[in-house]
Amino acid sequence: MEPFTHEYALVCRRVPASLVDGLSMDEHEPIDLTKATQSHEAYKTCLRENGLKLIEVDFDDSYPDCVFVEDLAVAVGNRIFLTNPGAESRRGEVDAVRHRLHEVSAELGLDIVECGNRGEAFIDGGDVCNTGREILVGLTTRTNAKGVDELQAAFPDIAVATCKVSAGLHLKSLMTMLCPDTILIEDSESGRAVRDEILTKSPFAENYRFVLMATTQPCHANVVYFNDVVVYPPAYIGFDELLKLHTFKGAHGVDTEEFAKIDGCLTCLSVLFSGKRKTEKLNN
Ligand code: CIR
Repeated sequence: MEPFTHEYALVCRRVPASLVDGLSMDEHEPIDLTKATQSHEAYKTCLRENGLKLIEVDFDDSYPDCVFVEDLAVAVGNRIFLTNPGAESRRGEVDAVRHRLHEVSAELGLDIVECGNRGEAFIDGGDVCNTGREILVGLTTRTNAKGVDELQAAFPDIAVATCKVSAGLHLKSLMTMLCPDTILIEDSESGRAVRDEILTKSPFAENYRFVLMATTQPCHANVVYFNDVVVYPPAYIGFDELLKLHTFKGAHGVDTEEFAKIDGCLTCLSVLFSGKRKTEKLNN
């Protein structure tokens, strides 16, 4: 299974009006719902135009953060693990994702696995980074060791390693895969600490190239790489240089400014996966 080749993207049908009340670590400027909706639509269009079929999950205004579907499911190939989010107010969001995935599961050949021990094991998909060689998981306020055990049980054939994340919401708020074996990571104290932990602990460390990104803005090292295309936050002005590191088929900027106000990055808007069987029956 190619780790960065995907057929489908799970996304929220649209941004809920309650997004303005989403969880956030800091005080922030009010969210412009129109701009957030435009960014979300632009991201969905970008995914579609780059070959992905969208599986849309119903939004629910009683869950202000439900657009951040990444936290609710982790996919490797056709296996999808339903998480138990660390924030209590977000736990119920998993129900809509479970429901939608079960609707399409037979058609797409999905293997849906539940997080067990929901009383004690917590894990957000934003803390889970599949490098293509192993799965790195951030230990944060949202993800604990028992949550990592559940993830490992769901993917028993894949090496899972943890890193402590001392700043920002999630591991992927600090680092993501830019392209195969290339880890884009924020050049900050917490970003460098994560890099050093990977270098010390990962059996694959020598295979990785670390690209440190100097930025004062959160989430600029958060990009989405799939099917040899990269989607990135255009507010990061140094990105042109990074595009020289790999022969990308395409590079697309999608603004995430409104989501960033409540700690949301680009990756958080989707879960990319592959089915076992192709289908033409989805509404796209
Ligand atoms: C939260 O605090 O849960 C949301 N306001 C933001 C979640 C962002 N998730 C992600 O980047 N994976």
